[in-house]
Amino acid sequence: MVTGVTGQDGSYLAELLLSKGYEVWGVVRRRSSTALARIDHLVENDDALDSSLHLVNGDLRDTGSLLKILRQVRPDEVYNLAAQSDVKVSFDLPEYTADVTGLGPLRILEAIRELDLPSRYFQASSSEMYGLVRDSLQSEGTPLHPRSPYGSAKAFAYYTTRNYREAYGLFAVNGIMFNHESPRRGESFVTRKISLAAARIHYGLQETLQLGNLDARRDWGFAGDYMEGAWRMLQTDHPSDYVLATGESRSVREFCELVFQEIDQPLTWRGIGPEEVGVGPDGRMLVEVNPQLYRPTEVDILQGDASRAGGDLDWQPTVSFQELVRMMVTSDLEVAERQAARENSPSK
Ligand code: NAP
Ligand code: F7E
Repeated sequence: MVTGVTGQDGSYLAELLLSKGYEVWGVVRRRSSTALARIDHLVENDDALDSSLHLVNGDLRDTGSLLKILRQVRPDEVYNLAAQSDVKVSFDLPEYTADVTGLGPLRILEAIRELDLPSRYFQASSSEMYGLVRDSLQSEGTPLHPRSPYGSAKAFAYYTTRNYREAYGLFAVNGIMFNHESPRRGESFVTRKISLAAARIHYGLQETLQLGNLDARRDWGFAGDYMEGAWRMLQTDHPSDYVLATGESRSVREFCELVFQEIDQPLTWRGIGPEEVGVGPDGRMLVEVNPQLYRPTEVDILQGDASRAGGDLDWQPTVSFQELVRMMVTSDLEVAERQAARENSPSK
């Protein structure tokens, strides 16, 4: 059972599980328009259907729906990937974020316990819980100091998962995942926002890119690798929590520089703070800072130590930072090319 199957991670995990011959039950919440773009290829492909992807209606805010699905499916493994996952949005919707991202996992764990299921449970925990970091490299032992309603909700879910393991003996684990990206990343997250904007600028569909804090540093890896790690965590003999990270930290500014290099527009930075701009080789302003995109409290730097996952799970990231950037830009150039073709079509 995979909650959040329509999200970035859910789509990679569904692919992985189907390739291993699993029967996958994906939980989909009700939307006024379809949200299946990332898993269309799994739903529509007859071969994939043979290897069993079932979609069921459910919502992390609705205990009854979770109980019903768990009672019907009796899954061997439950991957809880669903969340209100946007940190900036969590400042606007703190109670909603706490409900979905914090209480949602509790509802699933309590249902597993109540139904007395043998299901193994994976919780998508987040490096955002470290927040105002206490160690220069964050590992499983680093104290938590969340800096957003999202981080606080994830911390609640993290401790709840541990407590259900300790109190009731459930096989329940936290994957403490640092930022992971892909061409399927939501467009509001900074990496995808940058790669898509650069591609659109390349095709003349957009003039400039507005960003917030250029100095924030993140440990960015590839989403597919992190789902491999999630699966490995549920295959061990002893349930435990693991950090998944690359061990490298880069700034938003560096990510931007690499992306614009990929479209042959190397950036030069001018000015400081809110006045800073990135200009292309012909002096055109391509990037500007918009202070409205700053957060009330920021997580300045994240850099993870995944050596425990390396030792116990034999898990390593396989995609380098440079490869990740190239993968995203290549994909978004195709997206922007299609957008440009639509813009220029005579029927428009
Ligand atoms: P994502 O693309 O935003 O996907 C979130 C998924 O949750 C979507 O399928 C969404 O459905 C679903 N969802 C939202 N609210 C729901 C609700 N009330 N009931 C049921 N489903 C709901 O996120 P992601 O990047 O794949 O991340 C997966 C998980 O890992 C999340 O829990 C996230 O917080 C966590 N995480 C992510 C990262 C990262 O860097 N990506 C790092 C650490 C932890 P719709 O498609 O209908 O919106
Ligand atoms: O921001 C800065 C922003 O929104 C990264 C989620 O998957 O990873 C993600 O959370 C950094 C922040 O990701 C813009 O201030 C600058 O410092 O891409 P992001 P996030 O907040 O790190 C964690 C691990 C999760 O668990 C979350 O679910 O980039 N930044 N300018 C910007 N960020 C955005 N979104 N947009 C900007 O224009």
